[in-house]
Amino acid sequence: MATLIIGNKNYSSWSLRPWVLMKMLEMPFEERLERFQGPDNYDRFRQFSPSGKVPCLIEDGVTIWDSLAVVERLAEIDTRVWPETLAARAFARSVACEIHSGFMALRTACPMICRTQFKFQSASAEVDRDLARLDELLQQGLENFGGPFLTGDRFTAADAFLCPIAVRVSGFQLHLSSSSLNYCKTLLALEPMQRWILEAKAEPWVDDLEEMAARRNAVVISADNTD
Ligand SMILES: N[C@@H](CCC(=O)N[C@@H](CS)C(=O)NCC(=O)O)C(=O)O
Repeated sequence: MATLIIGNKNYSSWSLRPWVLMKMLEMPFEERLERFQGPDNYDRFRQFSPSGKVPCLIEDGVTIWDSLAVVERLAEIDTRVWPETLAARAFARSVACEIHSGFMALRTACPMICRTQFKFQSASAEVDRDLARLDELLQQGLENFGGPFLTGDRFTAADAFLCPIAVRVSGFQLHLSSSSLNYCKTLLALEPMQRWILEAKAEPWVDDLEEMAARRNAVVISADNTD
């Protein structure tokens, strides 16, 4: 059986993508959590991941690293990873790639911290632009393909890439249109997402850099298992 190596559930947004996809598609895998220990985990993570980062998938002795590469491997195993129609598949792939390589301002200002509820206080032009673009692509998907997921009635890799963003939207009370906010709520209500968040809240580890980054632009409303 394949092993998916992930980081701390509270912080590891990249790990959440393949994890939630595999759970939603009920693909069998063993989960191995390698926790972050301080700001530099490179040498330790290099023992199992060539990039020194998580997630990575180990399958029959073959290692696949980087969340997008893992998802593409999953698509070779299960055709449900991407949507069925060409138009939906093109849109889903484009969205996944845009999220993979973009939204840097949003990512930096609002790190994924599952256990804490923040109120975002200051935005820059770059964060505003990322939020406007996010709203645009969510509305486009929901309108063109009819929801409740991004490209129609079933969860695909595009939704998996949006799950960590939904945690940020909710965790920082970010402003989006009501249809986009409803979509984020739909993702957060999925059973695997509820489980991930519950387990994230139970983790005792605190990553000071992520916590400091979040507090640069936001105040804490409530927190589970941290001060
Ligand atoms: N592009 C990579 C990025 C992976 C990444 O940055 N992972 C972070 C955790 S979410 C990591 O492993 N960081 C190493 C560290 O914090 O030492 C992917 O999609 O998998």
